[in-house]
Amino acid sequence: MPKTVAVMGLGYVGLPVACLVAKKGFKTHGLELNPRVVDQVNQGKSHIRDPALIKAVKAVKGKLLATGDAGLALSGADIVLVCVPTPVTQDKHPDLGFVESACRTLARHLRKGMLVVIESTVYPGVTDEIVKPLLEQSGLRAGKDFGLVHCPERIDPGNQEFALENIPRVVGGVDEHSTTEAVKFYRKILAASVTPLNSIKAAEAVKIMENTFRDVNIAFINEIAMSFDKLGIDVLEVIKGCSTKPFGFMPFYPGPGVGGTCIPKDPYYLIERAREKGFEHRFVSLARSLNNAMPVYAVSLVEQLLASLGKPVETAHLALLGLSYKADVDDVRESPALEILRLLSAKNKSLKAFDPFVPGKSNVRSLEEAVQGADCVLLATNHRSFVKSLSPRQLKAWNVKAVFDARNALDKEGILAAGIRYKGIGR
Ligand code: SAJ
Repeated sequence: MPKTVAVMGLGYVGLPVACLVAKKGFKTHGLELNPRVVDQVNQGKSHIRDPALIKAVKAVKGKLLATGDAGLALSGADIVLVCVPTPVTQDKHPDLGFVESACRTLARHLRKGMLVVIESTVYPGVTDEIVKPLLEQSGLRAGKDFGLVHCPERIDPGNQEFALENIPRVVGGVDEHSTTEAVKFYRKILAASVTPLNSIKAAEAVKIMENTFRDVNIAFINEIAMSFDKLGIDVLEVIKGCSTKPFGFMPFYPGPGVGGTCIPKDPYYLIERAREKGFEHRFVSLARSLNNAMPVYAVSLVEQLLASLGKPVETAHLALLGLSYKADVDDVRESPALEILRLLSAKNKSLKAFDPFVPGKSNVRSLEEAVQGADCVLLATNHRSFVKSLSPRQLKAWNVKAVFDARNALDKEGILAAGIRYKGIGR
């Protein structure tokens, strides 16, 4: 008899996993506070504009029951996956409010034999020190009466190659039995490896470390790019050269900053927790500050480019292309492009902004309307459609004077040959 699974939170993490669980034949309930999302999911519609997810939600219409009623969602569940947001506050402190609230709700419906999985990204210690006591307010004991594990989510929005189902996972439990039960469950729904670890803290640390690794490496290549701007070296050419080394090198690419809800946030969870325990992550903190400063660096390059045209930034015709945090997604959370928009709009009142994935924040309706006659086109997000359309010939035809390529995604040589000025980041 397939088990009943409840997923708490139908957002960027919970909705894909709820679809996968339902697709695998489990009776699946999604507990979601937003009634609009509840209705959309029950109609087989995704509130997230990810092509793979739109298909997945449609495919489980009638199999995935979304509801705002905790009793209906949780009371009959054998497994509960907690997939609620774990953001940082304005001053970059971990905000565990959603996790705490979800656990308080769950404690009211906890039953003997249930397996509780925390998928939300937390810092090492949260499951033991915050989640467990909240759940045990039910009077039940973790390990003895119910299972408790951390299985960090690994989702790469927009990545059509690595869908949830084929991304390996790790699991760390409050005891051996919890870990074993969780590994069995994930091996049923995934076509990828599921690795048990020897503690919950190790599992919590995996996610934080893998994303902090990414953030510090992006900061490294951003600093290299700023150095190469002074040295007159093309950073892409050097990355290409380094990538010929079959071991000991992993390419990262400079950009206008680090957006999304994982990479710019997870290092702060580590910094905060370590600081609480008396260790200061100087290197990790420096990497965060460096990445946070990239939008300002990008704007300074735009101003230099405009100065070379003899165009003041205040009156130049600027076209900002791309507002989401990375290519081909509609997510603008922590997007560096929005920071660039904010910085430039403070100086230039006629700036045109266009992102086909983010119509609500665009102030023109098409690429041509944005770019036609621009003194400077700024590519902030390298959507495939932009890279395809912004050929040197098209830019020339649209009478563009200069291109600032914050993603180093365009044909630099071709643009220069067309008599258009070009500046990338590190090239
Ligand atoms: N970025 C760079 N240079 C790079 C790589 C990324 O500037 O070389 C920027 C991106 O433009 C974006 C930000 O960093 O603004 C984050 O990019 P990301 O590719 O890491 O994308 P995310 O935020 O969607 O990260 C997700 C994460 N998945 C989870 O947390 C489960 C991350 O762990 C994955 O490594 C990442 O996808 C991935 O590999 O694509």
